[in-house]
Amino acid sequence: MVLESIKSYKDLMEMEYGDLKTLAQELREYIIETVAEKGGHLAPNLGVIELTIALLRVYDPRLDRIIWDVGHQSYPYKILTDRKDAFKSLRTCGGISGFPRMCESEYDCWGTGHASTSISAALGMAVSRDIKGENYKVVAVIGDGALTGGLAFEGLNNAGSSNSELLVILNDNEMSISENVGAIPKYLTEIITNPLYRKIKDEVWDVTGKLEVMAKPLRTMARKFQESIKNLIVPGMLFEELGFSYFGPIDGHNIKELERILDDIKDIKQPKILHIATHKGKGYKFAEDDAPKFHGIGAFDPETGEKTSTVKKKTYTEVFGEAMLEFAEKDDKLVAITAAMLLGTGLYKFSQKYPRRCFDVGIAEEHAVVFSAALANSGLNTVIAIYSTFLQRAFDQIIHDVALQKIPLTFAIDRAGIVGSDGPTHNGVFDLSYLRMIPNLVVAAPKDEDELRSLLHTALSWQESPFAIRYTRSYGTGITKYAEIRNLPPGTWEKISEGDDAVILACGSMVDISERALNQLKKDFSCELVNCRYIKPLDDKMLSELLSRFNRVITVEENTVLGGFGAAILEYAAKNKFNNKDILNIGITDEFVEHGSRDVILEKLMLDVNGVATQIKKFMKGN
Ligand SMILES: Cc1ncc(C[n+]2csc(CCOP(=O)(O)OP(=O)(O)O)c2C)c(N)n1
Repeated sequence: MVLESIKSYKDLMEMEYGDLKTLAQELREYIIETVAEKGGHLAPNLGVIELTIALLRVYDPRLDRIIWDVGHQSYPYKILTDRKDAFKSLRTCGGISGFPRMCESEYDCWGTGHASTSISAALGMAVSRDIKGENYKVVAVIGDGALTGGLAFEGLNNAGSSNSELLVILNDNEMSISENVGAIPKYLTEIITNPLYRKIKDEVWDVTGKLEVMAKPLRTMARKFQESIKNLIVPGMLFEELGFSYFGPIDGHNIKELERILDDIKDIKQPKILHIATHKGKGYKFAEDDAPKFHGIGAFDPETGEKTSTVKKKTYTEVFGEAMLEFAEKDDKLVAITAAMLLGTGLYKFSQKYPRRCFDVGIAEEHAVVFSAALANSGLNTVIAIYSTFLQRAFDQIIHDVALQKIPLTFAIDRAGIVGSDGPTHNGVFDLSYLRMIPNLVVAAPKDEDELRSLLHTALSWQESPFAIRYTRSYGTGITKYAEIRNLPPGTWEKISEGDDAVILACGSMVDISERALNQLKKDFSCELVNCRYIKPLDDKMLSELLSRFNRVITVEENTVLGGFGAAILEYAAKNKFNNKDILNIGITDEFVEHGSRDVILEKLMLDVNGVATQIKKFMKGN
């Protein structure tokens, strides 16, 4: 086993190409085996194995800076930079993260998770190096999907005019999670597939290859010759015009070729971009055939490629996707927008059935929100389906474009709360806080599948202001037959059970958890439970009545307690002079929550049934 014999990335330098090929194969097997057991990003990692090997032969990760955009493709890098054994603990509590993290390893020079940040980070490092007179190389590896993000272009724009020495490697597999979308990817595909360009490039490259034994100045001359020809035939020369020297496209699975060009351009003292063509899922048939399914996947059987989970309940994502299909049948003005998360947000079937009414705008959350706002303002019933964590990118647009103008846009916010194995970059634990403070915005969280359907219906008929519905990355409560859709006017709560000792105000996923926690405690305490489906506006009437009746109040939410739902209750009590109330806010405290399965993390945070019961009990006993 070649992989087994490797003690450090430095060993790669001594290896022959034959052994490197074997190493690539063994890395593939190790990654497939681990992801099959733990879940994680598979297809993106299988596509960058050769690139990672070549990078580690040309650059020294202890000295140089290698930044992985999104970071979901950093598994081979982690394995080869001293985390071979630890990799077995991928994404588990206390184990290796699924993304690069500075706190995990000295080889991770930048933490990533959200797309399109790598070029900006690379430029910052390069500029700092030059100011401090240091000597290291900076490399950003970015996919064609991440390049659809506006932030990447802000980085390119700045870097291209800076003249700083840095290398951007564009890993082009023509895929985002699903097929990549937009004009830029089309432009890149043109470069990769244009036969005229390829022919001339290959011939020129052959010449440069033959010059390998000659002196470096000759190679540089040949490269300049190649560049001048490219200028004639590459349409647009977008990157050159942005101030980058463009190289490629080359085969991203040929270690020798990759290494040769990386070596060749390493010392060019300006911004440069190397365009490589790779196959997502390379070397694992099921992932090559269905890259979107294997982009990020739960545990699966490596022999069949089938998921091993046997849970029969539907996820909130599925319930949302089905409701959209159902509502669209009766409403031809219903349109849906996603920022590169067609599968993740449950909109795939909708996009197949209503291609003209579904818009994947790429990894472009800010654009997605403004675009959706304009659709909504023009009279279309518009739903933007987006993960809580990625909506953070569009904070300004929610305020400036949507809420300020009172545009009736519906936000379907998925992955709100603890996401589990993807960890702190992906947890959606801030949205109640960052949405609640925005005027004009309705903020809701369903307690179960029926309520999600009814809230979506209510949002679509609510024309007065924007409406946000947030739901967790989890299975629903297991409802098999849906109740009739109801209109749930904003600011109305629902009393679930009566009690005398205290009132529990719970929202979203925590209604069911609190109900079960109270069941555990019913011999000791009698608590009233309220489903606070609206976080904004609050049900003032009911809240005022409850605060008059109870001295002990417990709020429960799957969000940070800082500025979240519980904070809204504290504010209300203070403002309306409900003095001397004993209020406990249960939720996530002031910390970033680490990775691990959702169940394990909820248990650690004491937000599972036992944890909530323990917290309530302690409070009721006056501790
Ligand atoms: C801001 C942001 N939006 C959405 C995502 C979800 N996401 C993770 S990877 C990915 C696709 C990235 O495509 P690409 O950069 O081409 O890499 P590939 O997976 O194809 O290797 C998306 C949309 C994200 N990580 N960050």
